[in-house]
Amino acid sequence: MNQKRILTIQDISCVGQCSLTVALPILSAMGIETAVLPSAVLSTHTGGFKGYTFRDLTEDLPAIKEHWKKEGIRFGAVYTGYVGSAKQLQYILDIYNETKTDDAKLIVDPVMGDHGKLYAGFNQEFVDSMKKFCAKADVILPNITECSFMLGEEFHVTGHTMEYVEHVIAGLRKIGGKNIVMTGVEMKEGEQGVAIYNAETDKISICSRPRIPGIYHGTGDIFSSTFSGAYFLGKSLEEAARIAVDYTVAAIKTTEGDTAHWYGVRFEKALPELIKMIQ
Ligand code: PXL
Repeated sequence: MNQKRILTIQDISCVGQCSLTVALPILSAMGIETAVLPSAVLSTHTGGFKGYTFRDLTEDLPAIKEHWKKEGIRFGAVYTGYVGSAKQLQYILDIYNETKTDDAKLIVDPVMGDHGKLYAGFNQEFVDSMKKFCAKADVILPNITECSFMLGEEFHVTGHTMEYVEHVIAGLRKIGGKNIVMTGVEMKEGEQGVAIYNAETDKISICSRPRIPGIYHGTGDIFSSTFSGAYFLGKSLEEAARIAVDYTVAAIKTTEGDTAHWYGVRFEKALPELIKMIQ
């Protein structure tokens, strides 16, 4: 019963190509046994749809944990994304601590916002709880907006100099961050990528690619799912980030210029490329 498996905790947005409907197919395509724990169920994601339903599953978490413990179920990694309530963060930590294998990793994407704004339903109180949660993680995967909110600083869309990147990473380490992969970094005009802080080597590296103009919803979840899978499979932090950048770019290219498909990207069409990338 205790082969290596990953548990991912995030919402099910029934329609919209994000969170669990992205994480499960990506991790499965990478050959990883994936258990899921929905943090909430929404009819769609909150990024552009109106009148969506939202069922918070916070109070289901303790009983689910108890059942897993009774069955002796263990996880080699827990990867978290969009979380339905601040209270859930403590329940998730309990699940992690009580079901982890000895060498398990906690990978946290502190999903809270993008493009300089918090997503609908999030506030500073949640940001403060998320900061504490990030301090428990082995790897955190914030975008630049989430970094700004966690540090209480102004958001900069572009012009991320090395000094700025070093400053943000120092700030995130101060609040307890260990390994850090910051997404949405734009150091050179026309390029976008990630900054990786490796706590073991104490070094920062950058992985960037030519920027594809436009806003593509759900790509943060595609990046984090791919990163988590590659890292779980034993790739280094830097290699896992590079694979995740390349697959995210491939996923965006499937939908580039298709304005009718505004709510997500057709990452499914690029899954064969991901399978090749991890071989
Ligand atoms: O992609 C992040 C995300 C996840 N889950 C829900 C969202 C969003 C972003 O808007 O609304 C429900």
